[in-house]
Amino acid sequence: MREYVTDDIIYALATPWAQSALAVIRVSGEGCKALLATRFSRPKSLKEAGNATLVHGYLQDEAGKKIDEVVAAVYTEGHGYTLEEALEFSCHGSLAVIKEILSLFSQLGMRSAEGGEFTFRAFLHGRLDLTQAEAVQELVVSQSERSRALALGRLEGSLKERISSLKQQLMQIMAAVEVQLDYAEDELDEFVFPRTQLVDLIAQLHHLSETYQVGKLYKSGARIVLAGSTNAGKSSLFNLLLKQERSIVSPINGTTRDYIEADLSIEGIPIRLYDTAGLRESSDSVEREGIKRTERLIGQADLVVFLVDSTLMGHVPEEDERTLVVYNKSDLAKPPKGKLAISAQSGEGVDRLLHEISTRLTSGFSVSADELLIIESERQYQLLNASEEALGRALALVDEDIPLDITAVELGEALDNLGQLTGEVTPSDILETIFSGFCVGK
Ligand SMILES: Nc1nc2c(ncn2[C@@H]2O[C@H](COP(=O)(O)OP(=O)(O)OP(=O)(O)O)[C@@H](O)[C@H]2O)c(=O)[nH]1
Ligand SMILES: [Mg+2]
Repeated sequence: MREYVTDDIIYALATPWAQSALAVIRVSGEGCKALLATRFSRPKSLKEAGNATLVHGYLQDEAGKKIDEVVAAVYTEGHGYTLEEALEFSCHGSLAVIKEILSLFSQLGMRSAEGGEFTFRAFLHGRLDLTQAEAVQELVVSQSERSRALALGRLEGSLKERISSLKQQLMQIMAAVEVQLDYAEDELDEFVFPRTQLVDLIAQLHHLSETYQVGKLYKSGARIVLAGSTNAGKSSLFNLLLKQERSIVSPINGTTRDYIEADLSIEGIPIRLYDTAGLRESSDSVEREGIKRTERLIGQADLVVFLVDSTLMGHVPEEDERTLVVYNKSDLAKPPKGKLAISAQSGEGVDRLLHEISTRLTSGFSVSADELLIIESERQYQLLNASEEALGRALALVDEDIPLDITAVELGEALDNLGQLTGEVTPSDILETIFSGFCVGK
């Protein structure tokens, strides 16, 4: 891991490096108000500003020349995002202004922040745990309404609370074990290991880690390829789904020669949709190349929507997990009974198709796609798995009647992984507190 210095003043442009009406530049670190007051048109007002106040004025260079008219939002220590003394300058969003302000800040001896460093400080000062810090990034890159809502839930602490509850349950089991180990020699009642609780805890961990599948889908999305013979209506459907005339539609066979891709969201899942060249025997070398590309895309797709022209039928492929056969032009000809039918012209049946697509994409999941708490991070997934595995080993040891102190080590390992997940305690800390006296540190 990268080494961070955490007692200096950092700054960063919080908005994109592009021209806009306004831009926001953030500064965080003890002493930033006093330092910046030396380059502010109203130094006293800035220096004395209380928490959550706005100060209007000009940033100016060393010689007193005005750089821009700004509004500074002031946070005093213990408040704001990083819990450090901090300022957020709203300035005009011209690249020239932004550049000059950033260079002024650098001249003052402040340091340009590393990516994620404001969040890192928020974590260090206890404003966020690790799962929440990760949620900040997940929220920033979320591409659909659903993944935004899920990330916000994690930022608000939904995952933190769940992990904390799991830890609590585990610690109860560990406490029972510890008492037994401490008083083993004395006349304690017959010890019964809290097996049911352990089995239940493993199931809860398993469920949470399984939500990763769903999380990945809502985060990274899926590739869907529209395929079928020429004139089946692929480009018509593509345009209909995108609600714009992106792809050329014509009654001529072989209109689309190279694939076209676009992004949309289907029931909250980010989708990359491909309109492709129709599949047919062709003597045209350009069209043949297009068909080759179609075949390649089909190979890489998460789902292929194969359109069949109901007026002609022609080749109909086998349906499988990855292939959805859809009969188009239902306004012209009756499709086979019980089959998914649409009209890319009138839009009839398209809602049903969208729902079927989303059902297909989530069908292999052991967790419902409507689950409210879902994890997205590979790191969290690995730690949950590791924790679950350690508990599985503990359970096996209990069932084999192996001495309890060995079981206790596995329980400690599981707790250790959960602790790493939220970043609250270092692994050795946990072992020390729970197993002080008999467990040798690793
Ligand atoms: N009546 C009717 N016509 C449709 C429907 N869908 C597409 N068409 C017509 O069928 C013709 C072919 O449509 P396209 O969307 O260009 O078909 P394509 O599958 O993209 O064809 P290629 O690009 O040549 O492979 C056009 O004239 C469309 O207007 C439909 O549902 N009903
Ligand atoms: Mg086409």
